[in-house]
Amino acid sequence: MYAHSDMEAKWQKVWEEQKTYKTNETDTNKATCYALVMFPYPSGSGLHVGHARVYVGADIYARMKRMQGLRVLHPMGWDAFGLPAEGYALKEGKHPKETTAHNTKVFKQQCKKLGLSYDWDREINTTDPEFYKWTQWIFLQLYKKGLVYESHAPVNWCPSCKTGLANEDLNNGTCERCESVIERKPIRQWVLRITEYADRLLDDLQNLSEWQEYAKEAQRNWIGRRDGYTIPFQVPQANTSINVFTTRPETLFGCSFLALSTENNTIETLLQHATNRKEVEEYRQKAYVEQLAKGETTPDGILLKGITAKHPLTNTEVPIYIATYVLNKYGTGAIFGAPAHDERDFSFAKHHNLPIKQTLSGKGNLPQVEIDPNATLINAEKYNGTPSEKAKEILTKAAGGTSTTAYKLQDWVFSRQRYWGEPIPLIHCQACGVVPVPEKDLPVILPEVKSYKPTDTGESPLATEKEWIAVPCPVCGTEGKRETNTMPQWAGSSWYHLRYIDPHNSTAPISPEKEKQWMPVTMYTGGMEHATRHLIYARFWHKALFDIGTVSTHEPYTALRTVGIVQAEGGGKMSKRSGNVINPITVAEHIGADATRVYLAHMAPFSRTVMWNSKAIAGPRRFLERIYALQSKVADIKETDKLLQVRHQTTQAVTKDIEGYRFNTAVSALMTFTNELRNEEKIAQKSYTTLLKLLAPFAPFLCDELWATLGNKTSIHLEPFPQADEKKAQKETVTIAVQVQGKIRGEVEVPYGTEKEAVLAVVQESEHLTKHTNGLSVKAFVPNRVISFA
Ligand code: ANZ
Ligand code: ZN
Repeated sequence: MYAHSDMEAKWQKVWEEQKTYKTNETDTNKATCYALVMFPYPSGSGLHVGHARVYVGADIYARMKRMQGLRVLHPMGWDAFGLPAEGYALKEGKHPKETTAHNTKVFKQQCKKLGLSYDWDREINTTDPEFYKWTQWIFLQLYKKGLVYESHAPVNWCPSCKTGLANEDLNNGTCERCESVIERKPIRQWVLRITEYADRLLDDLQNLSEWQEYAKEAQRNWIGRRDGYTIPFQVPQANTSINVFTTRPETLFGCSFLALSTENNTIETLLQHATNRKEVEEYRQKAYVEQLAKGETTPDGILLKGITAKHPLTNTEVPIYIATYVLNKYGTGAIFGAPAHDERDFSFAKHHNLPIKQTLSGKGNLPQVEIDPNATLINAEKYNGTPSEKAKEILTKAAGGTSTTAYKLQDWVFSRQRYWGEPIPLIHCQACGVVPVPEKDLPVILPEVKSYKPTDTGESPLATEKEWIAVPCPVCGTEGKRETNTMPQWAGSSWYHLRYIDPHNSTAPISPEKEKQWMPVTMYTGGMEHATRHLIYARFWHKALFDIGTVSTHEPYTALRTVGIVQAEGGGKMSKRSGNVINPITVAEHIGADATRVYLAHMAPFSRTVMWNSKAIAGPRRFLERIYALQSKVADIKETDKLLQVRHQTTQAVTKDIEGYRFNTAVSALMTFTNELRNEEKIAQKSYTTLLKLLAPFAPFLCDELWATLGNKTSIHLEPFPQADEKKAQKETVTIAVQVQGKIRGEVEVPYGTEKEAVLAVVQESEHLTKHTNGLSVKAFVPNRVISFA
């Protein structure tokens, strides 16, 4: 048994002193690899096992790239502003500055303990004025580009966090942080015009070929672009008209009601003429919350009495409702209901006893929701018999409508009425209006305050800091007032990847030369939960920065890899309350950081959800023990032909697997190689050193130790990564058919003689195949021929 504690502590110190992982900035002719991980919010509980799984994976990749001779940038920092950090400080009764400083220290120590090869000279912290100076600078550039506006529209207000929130921050109508039911509150907000970038955010997804498909799909849905038509319905009694958004204007003759969202902009006007105004207003208040919670599924609604809309083609009277299934701000926030042809309209019509009129040919029960391309219009007066596709344009035109595009994406509510965030660098002047803080006066430092508790007033705690607020107007010099709202927690992470490249630049966020050397990020590794929010925000800022010339690429992140969740032992979420939280540092103290890393790498394919298994952690430790023991067999002998082949095979497999983030199968290959070596009396130096070098990204401490024991004076982590000779590695490959419930769904290519488990692993790597095999298990396996699932 080797003693891991002393050994790991020793190497940690050596790497620090020798700056083993310092980014190579001098050999500018060498290719670069920017291996970025999503930086953590430094919570009070330290690194959790999910962090460890992400960071170890990315670290293995970065280490291999470094050994392969690339200039690797692998940095770490802290996303320390925002509600979680402030909430934690409040709970602790300390200032967030204090708790943040303490927590980041703990995190950093833990990262080092896990052997993560970060270049600590580039550590950044979003709460550092030298960092947020540039967050504020970017805000000002967005402001100058007209991408920032002030709004007094009602926003999602969390009564417990006492702040406005973006739609992205909600979870079924509740605050994602504290689960309080959201209220609608009109408060002054700063909003970023992200919708101006909606088309580019959507269209450029198709160039991100190295992103996981699910993340792109999530963004497509979030942006929700839909081509359709706007059709006006006159409301004579109110002397106004309601525009509805539709993708199915051919169903106009089937319209039996209009439905508005609770915040449709015509409601105020309509209500002046409706006879049940009071009742409707009461309804709206609760309906908004209802809608957030239940989405588009309920037929809940209220009739506006005393007014009706006029059908644009038949001139008949159409009742007007407010309905919870109509979303605010999508399309026009108003629809016409065609219950015979739409599920939601159908259940609404049933619920409110409205006519259900079929207007497209076709048999079968209503609602007729399948779109039949051969359908023609019926019950449509002179348009009877018109093919439905043609009818779209014809009826739209006849009804006075136009074609439009609708988006689900909404502008980004960017201000928070909280203390712990970047001050928004704007000044309010009586004479000049809103004036940006001059760039030379940045950063606007977040002041020390007596109380940083949130208020009930819709104002930030900064609003009571009279001295800080008072500032001369940069334009006219009379006394102005600083903006007291702060930025949301997502500001710093929208551009932090740029700052790592040039962290000490005091005249710009990043120098153009360095930006060109390192951007875009080669490989971005992180959590699944960031597929929409963080990644959309960061892409938006990046595109805006591209437009003003700060960056030279359209996209920030070339490739994206997200990690699967680590569930508690026996399944389910790890939680303090259930007492089933695994602390990776405790595990590392027990079995060593190396064995912990190997366990995390080996436990499952990187992107798969997996259960923690406390019995299984002994395996990796035993594996490392064996490698440790093998050193006594190293002798001055010639490598056998067989081992030569295995060495090249392993090199080939490990290299490809790390490249493809298949760390689990890379470890399996290393285990096979180790077993081969154990079968030998004596082993050649070359076999053993190759094993160590291939293993070094996984078990960095032990490998440097054994490398030094062999008499080497420099770190193994700066050695060239072994290179496979394809010819020498050659094994016959075979094609194995993948059969799912009796049907062939595809095939995989593997070396001759590959065992079941390894074939299964290859199948699981394919998104296409797992679509079919999901939830099934292997029923039969014929080596070299077929694997079948049922
Ligand atoms: C009439 C109609 C008839 C519609 C029919 C559908 C079927 P997607 O495809 O999801 O974008 N719609 C429009 N704005 C809406 C809003 N703010 N909230 C909820 N629903 C809204 O949906 C487009 C269709 O969803 C539109 O076409 C509209 O209903 C509804 F047989 O118009 B349709
Ligand atoms: Zn002024």
